[in-house]
Amino acid sequence: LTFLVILMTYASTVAQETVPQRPIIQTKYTADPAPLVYNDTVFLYTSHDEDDAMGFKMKDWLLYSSTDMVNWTDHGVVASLDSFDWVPYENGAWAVQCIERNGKFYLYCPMPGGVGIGVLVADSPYGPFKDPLGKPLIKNSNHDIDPTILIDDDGQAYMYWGNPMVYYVKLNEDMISYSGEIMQEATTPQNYQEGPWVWKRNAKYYLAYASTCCPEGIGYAMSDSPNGPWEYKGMIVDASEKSRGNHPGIIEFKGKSYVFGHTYDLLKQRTPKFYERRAVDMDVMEYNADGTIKSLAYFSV
Ligand code: FUB
Repeated sequence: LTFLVILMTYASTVAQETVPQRPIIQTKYTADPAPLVYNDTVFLYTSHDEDDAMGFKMKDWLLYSSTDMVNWTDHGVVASLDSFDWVPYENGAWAVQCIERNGKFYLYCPMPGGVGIGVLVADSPYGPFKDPLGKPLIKNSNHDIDPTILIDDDGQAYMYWGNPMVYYVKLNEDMISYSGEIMQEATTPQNYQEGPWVWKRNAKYYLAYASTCCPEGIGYAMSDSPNGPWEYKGMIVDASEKSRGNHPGIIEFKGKSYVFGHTYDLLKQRTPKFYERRAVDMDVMEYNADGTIKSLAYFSV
């Protein structure tokens, strides 16, 4: 019997070391995952749904980190609406993305309702993040949400954003200004809703996004150019009644690809209703030989 107890304890320890908890963040309600790989670490920036949210109630952004995709360290609030002097609201800290360039970290922060997209800058992924502009970087329309950034191989950076259409613009090398006109994608990719996430792999450009509504899954399109046109390729994560909203974040880390999104699985453990109290989750993502992506039914549990 003693041997059996030791064996079971050992087995459960091994399981805890290798299997992430689901959803991966359990202590706070998190949404809109924006993972950044830097120095062999995944820095996971998220939106933060307040515990008593009955709709969107979001004041700040959170940071988690991991070196093994299993154990996540909570670094707390990394920035908030108070980081911007020009934001008069106490609600509206929507989906960010953080990008590193030349040793500086740029956190692109959208606020809905026509407030715009601001940018914060830090010398470290942990912050402190400061507003260098004192005004929005983008203030184009009421659709200025969900920024995603691509730095192409030639060094040209692009920002894409928008709901229900995709806008994009060329960012300057300082990453806090842009050149040229704000463009709107001529054809919005099939079933595009919101939450674009753009990356490049083997000379192909990928645009993942919250797809179909509602529920939302994660769909994607591909292109030979950062300017499109984008050809719809299918779903990365199918829409599920278990996951009314969604928002992709995609990375390569230590030889594997991962797709992040959010579910309502944490909330449903406590109440049967769908309030905006979401939970970031993720799964391994696999490519086919032709560069298309294998579809998942849901984040694995
Ligand atoms: O979290 C607020 C908004 O909901 C995001 O900006 C959208 O992508 C959706 O997830």
